[in-house]
Amino acid sequence: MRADDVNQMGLGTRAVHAGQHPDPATGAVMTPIYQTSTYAQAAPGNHKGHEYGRVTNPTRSALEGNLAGLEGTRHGICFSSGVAATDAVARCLRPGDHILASNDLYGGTYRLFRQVHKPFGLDSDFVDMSDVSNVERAIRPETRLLWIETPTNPLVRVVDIQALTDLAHSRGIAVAVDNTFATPVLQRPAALGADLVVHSTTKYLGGHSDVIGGAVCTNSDEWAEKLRFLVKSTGAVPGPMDCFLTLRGTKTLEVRMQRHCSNAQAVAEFLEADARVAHVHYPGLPSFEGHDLAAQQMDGFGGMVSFLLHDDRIEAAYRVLSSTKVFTLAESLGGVESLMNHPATMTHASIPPEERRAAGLHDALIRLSVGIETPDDLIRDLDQALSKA
Ligand code: P1T
Repeated sequence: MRADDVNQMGLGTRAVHAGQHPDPATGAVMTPIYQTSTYAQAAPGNHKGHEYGRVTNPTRSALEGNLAGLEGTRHGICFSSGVAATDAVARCLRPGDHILASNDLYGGTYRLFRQVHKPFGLDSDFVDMSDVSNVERAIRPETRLLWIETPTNPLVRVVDIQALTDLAHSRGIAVAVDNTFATPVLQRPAALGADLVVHSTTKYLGGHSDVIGGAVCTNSDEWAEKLRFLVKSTGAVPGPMDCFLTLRGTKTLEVRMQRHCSNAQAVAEFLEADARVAHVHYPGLPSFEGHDLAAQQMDGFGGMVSFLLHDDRIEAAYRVLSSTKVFTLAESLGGVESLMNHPATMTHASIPPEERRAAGLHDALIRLSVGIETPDDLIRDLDQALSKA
């Protein structure tokens, strides 16, 4: 199918077909793993579109077309990890520039901005973006980029992409949205005006916890050119096998997300009704602060839930974390299997404790990545683990 035709179709069709063509050499229906570092040239510069594997690879190009199709953007650019994709965006700025980011965000993004880029003169601040006026107050004359996560990691706060994009653009500031938690099935930031949509494809897009990858999608030719230059010049590229695995994941993204959402809703409702649980963070709960905005901005509430016990000592959380049988205690999220994580000591340990607490991230918070298993089994597992608290 021609790219223009596919990109007019529904998301489920784009997931399967965008960027995908039978292999021109053999007719193979699935894009092969082009396990090659280089490509023959008939004469210098006379080649079939690929010169060297760091710059392009056909399996990677197929994935890039697929991700762009899903996000509804002109360009998709793949990286070796989500952090590498974030790093490439930051490298497009200059010393003296300033990034304004969500204060509840993946700990590795905080570490990258503060510990890697700040020594080179790229400054950053972190604010609660669920209130637009906080952002307005924190913008500086040097601010060049808003870095939005929504829903945020791990408190699943919901941020108004359209309102922040309007504000940023009125000040000449670019907007990047890390869409890892929502995926393009639930939220399409480029359609709301975001300049850049960033992914850790390690998570829902890959979907099976067997690959590390990242991507940036954009409608801007200028951003795409800068990012492709960085791909070539800094070399943080995913291998062809990883691109193949990610493509295999994106084809089932829509159906998996439906099940992640319904399972997470069931788990969140169970936790909210349980007397041992003090507070549940999940955008699908009507009691949740960001619920109305999520209902308007998203096509589903996602698979991520976090909660606090009434006994909010860290030891009580540890007892729950080490008592589950279906949920596995591990970093990461977005795979078919359910995972449980302790942000304060695992995924968010690189954020200083005072800053974590100021952002509302309690030391005893438990985060769940709700998988696609049978929901009753997940609830029974949490029920027995809570009894150990
Ligand atoms: O792990 P990597 O593929 O490099 O992606 C980094 C990243 C970027 N953005 C978000 C929102 C993320 O959650 C992550 C990675 N997060 C975890 C490993 C985690 O358990 O939260």
